[in-house]
Amino acid sequence: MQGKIALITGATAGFGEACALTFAAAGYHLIITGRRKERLQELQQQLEKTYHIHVKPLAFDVRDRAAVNEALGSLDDSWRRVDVLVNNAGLALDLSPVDEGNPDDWDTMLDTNVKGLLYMSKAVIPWMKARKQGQIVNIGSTAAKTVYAKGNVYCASKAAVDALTQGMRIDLLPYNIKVTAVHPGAAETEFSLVRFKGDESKAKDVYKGFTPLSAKDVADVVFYCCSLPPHVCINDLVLTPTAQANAYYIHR
Ligand code: NDP
Ligand code: 8X3
Repeated sequence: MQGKIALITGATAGFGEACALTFAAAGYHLIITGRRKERLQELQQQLEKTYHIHVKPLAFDVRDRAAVNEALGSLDDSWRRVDVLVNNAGLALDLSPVDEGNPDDWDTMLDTNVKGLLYMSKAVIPWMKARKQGQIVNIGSTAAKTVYAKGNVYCASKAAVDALTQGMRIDLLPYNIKVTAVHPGAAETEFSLVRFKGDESKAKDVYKGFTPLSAKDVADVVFYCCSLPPHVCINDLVLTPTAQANAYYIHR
């Protein structure tokens, strides 16, 4: 198998799916992950047919360390030449003052956004180290930079992604591995539907009165970060809709 390989987590929807389309259009072979197996299989068929690339779908939950290791351990050497890892799988659940938050939601957010990212990185980094090349793109958020009311645990999980990105960059310098954080602002995907547990009207209200980012806008920026010369690394990039100044201020 000739050509570059990107591994994208959370490719069944939103940014991850858009990244899969963008990287596929540029000729990358893809490893796509998420829990919804059927969506992965549909995306695989669509991408292989349209772009004549190889796509490996792996369905697992990033919170399950054994499942992460089993899925990635099943890949043969030709798939271990991962050039780009996009740690994108993640979610927010609910908006509540901290004392009213549901500890199960806290566990889900921290286990997915922070520990899932760590499990994935730990599995893939040895392959990049062995080749002395590669790039990890962690999807943070404007919520990593500015805490907003009732966003407590989600904001903390993304601040952890920010800190981990910095730490990974330092640790991986000797191996020529780029580590980049991309922090998007408000983007209309399944994100708010998940946060509000299927309440479509609450989810729609989040994007009322301004033009949010699209998943493609974010994917284009992620791809740009991965298209620079070998000696150039974007460390930290925040992108928002023009109507948004930070996670808190949106002009509607
Ligand atoms: P979506 O809900 O559209 O997509 C989330 C993706 O993450 C899905 O593919 C989902 O797959 C996957 N995922 C969630 N939990 C797990 C899990 N436990 N195991 C494996 N995969 C999982 O949201 P977005 O595309 O908007 O979000 C992508 C990332 O961007 C997240 O980290 C989010 O926090 C961040 N973000 C989003 C912003 C926004 O406004 N939309 C802004 C800033 C950051 P499946 O359900 O099939 O497992
Ligand atoms: C997702 C965007 O504004 O809900 O990270 O935090 S926001």
